[in-house]
Amino acid sequence: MAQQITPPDELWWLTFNQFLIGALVLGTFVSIVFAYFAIRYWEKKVKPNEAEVVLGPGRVAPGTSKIGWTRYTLVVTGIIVTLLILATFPRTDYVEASPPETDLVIWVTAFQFGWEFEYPNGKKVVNTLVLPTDTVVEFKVVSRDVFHAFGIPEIKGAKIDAIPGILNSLWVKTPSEPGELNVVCYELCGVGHSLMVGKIKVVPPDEFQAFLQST
Ligand SMILES: [Cu+2]
Repeated sequence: MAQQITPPDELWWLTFNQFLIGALVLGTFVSIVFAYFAIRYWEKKVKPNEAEVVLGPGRVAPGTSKIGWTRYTLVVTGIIVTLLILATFPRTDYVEASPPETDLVIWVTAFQFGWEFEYPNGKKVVNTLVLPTDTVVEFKVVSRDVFHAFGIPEIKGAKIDAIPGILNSLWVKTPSEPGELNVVCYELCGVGHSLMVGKIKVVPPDEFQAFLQST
């Protein structure tokens, strides 16, 4: 059950950190340039013959306008934005598609106010889901009544709308250590919305098999 699959939340953090580093590098560079020019062109005493040139925002002194740098900044911006798009889109596709390999498919039906989970063998549980460790799980999410949103706060990016008549799917890799995760509703769905809390018990695979076979 332990494939070499990058789970969506790992990819999410990787992307977040890459963007953070990029933003820090770029931000530092821009701040240094900004400070340099602020000091370099600090206001000096105006000579009498320059006093008539009144400059407002967005205006440059006559004879100093140059298109050159504008062109370069446009090209650099274009390259950066293109790289960001190329880096992000394939990952979005990967996360939103079905997992490369699925160990377990769980049907999730949201209702006012709780969660019904169904295992491949037909076993149904309400609000407390048991899953094995280190397993790729695909959730097929629907709703029985109004709009809800299925989410696991401990797993970054694990959140998907639960809409009547629409099938949405979401996949995660369960933690490698046994433990407990929360299930919450991320969409205000009525008076019991805040009580729409479930649990995911992550247990060792043999314990999971025993649970699955029990009635
Ligand atoms: Cu809800």
